[in-house]
This record gives sequence, C-alpha cells and structure tokens, in this order.
Amino acid sequence: MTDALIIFKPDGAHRLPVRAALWRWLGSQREWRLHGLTWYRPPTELIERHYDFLRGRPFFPWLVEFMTALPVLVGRISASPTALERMRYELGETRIGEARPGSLRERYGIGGGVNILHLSDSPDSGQAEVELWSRYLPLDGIDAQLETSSDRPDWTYRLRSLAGQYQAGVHTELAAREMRQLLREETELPEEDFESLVRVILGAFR
Ligand code: DAT
Ligand code: MG
Repeated sequence: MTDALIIFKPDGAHRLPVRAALWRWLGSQREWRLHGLTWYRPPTELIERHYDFLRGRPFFPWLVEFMTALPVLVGRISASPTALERMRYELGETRIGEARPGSLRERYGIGGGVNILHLSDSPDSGQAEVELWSRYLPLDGIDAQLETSSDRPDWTYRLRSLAGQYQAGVHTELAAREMRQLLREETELPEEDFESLVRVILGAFR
C-alpha cells in the first residue's frame, strides 16, 4: 500500500455541487482508504514547496495565489500503486481542455489549472507530499462534514464557456460578471471569501 495526498482545491472545496461530487467519489473508498480529511488554509511557503518543480513556470504565481486564497480540504488516502493510477485516470488530465471526457476534471473543471482536485501522481510523490504536509497538519482524522449532494446548480459548462470568452477578450466584462453570478449560485461563501474565489478563478484566464 502507498500513501497519497488529496486536496479539494478552492474550486472543488467551495463550489458546492462540485464538492458533493468529489465527496461521493472519494467517500466511496472503492479501491482506496481515506485516513484523513480536514479543512486547512495552506501558507504560501507550503504551497511553494509542494509545487516546487513548477517554480519558474509562467502560471506559478497564479497557482500559489489560487491554492492559498481560501481554506481547502486536505487529506490522505492509502491505495495500491495500481489503484492510485486508476484514481488518477478517473481524475483526468491536468489541463481541463485536455481532460479525458467523463473524467472528474472534464466534468467539473472550469479551465486551465482550475481543475478541482489534487492527487499525488505516484507512490514516490505521495510519500513526499504526505511527509511535507504532515509537518503542517495532522493527516489522520476525518473531521470535515461533507454532503453527498447539493441543491445548488452546477454551472461548470457555462463557466467554462464564459472563461473561454473572458480569456479571448471577447465580451470580457460581461463574461466576468456572468461568471461571478453563476459562482454566487454555486457557493455559500461569505462575501470576502467569495471575492477571493472569483479573483483566483478569473486570474487563471488572464
Ligand atoms: P496534476 O495536478 O495533474 O498532478 P501537475 O502536478 O503537473 O498536475 O501540476 C500541478 C498544478 O499546476 C496543476 O494541477 C495545475 C497547475 N498547472 C500545471 N500545468 C499548468 C498549465 N500548463 N497551465 C495552468 N496551470 C497548470
Ligand atoms: Mg501533480
């Protein structure tokens, strides 16, 4: 068995229909065991270390801002190496435009690196990531209370379409305004946190 780190990223943690879908998937524990899941707002230095291999990439500053903007759900699973590989397959490719149809990321990601969930990609990275994050928080208690369904609408595909317009500079202001409205319907964050969510999601498409 191997350990792996799992993170509901800000979009996966706060867009309620997405969170419910991720929880249905993760909570099924089909071929894996969930050992910890807890709310935590990671400090910048932790995210910079976690994504150290991406330092210098043009999207790195955005990635750090995205991952530190709000509390996220962080956890640990154990699985066989092949089961971990299958989980990654079910998750889908990194960039939403390339994510396999039917995968979690294709279904719920808005675009680019706004891709809902982190999951360690191998036994080696799983061990290293669990070790790193364990220095900041315990990863062996499931204390998050999550719902398996949500009465909020899931606007993924409209958000993705609008993000495309926003990125292309087509109806930029209208697209941003509409995205904000749709995200408002999907979330129940207090105003200040909601503004952070909108800022980091739009920030992916600048
Ligand atoms: P994954 O999350 O599929 O393991 P990764 O470890 O290669 O992917 O990259 C970590 C995160 O960095 C990824 O989830 C989103 C962001 N990212 C990677 N490549 C990107 C790109 N070309 N554009 C935007 N964001 C990217
Ligand atoms: Mg990775």
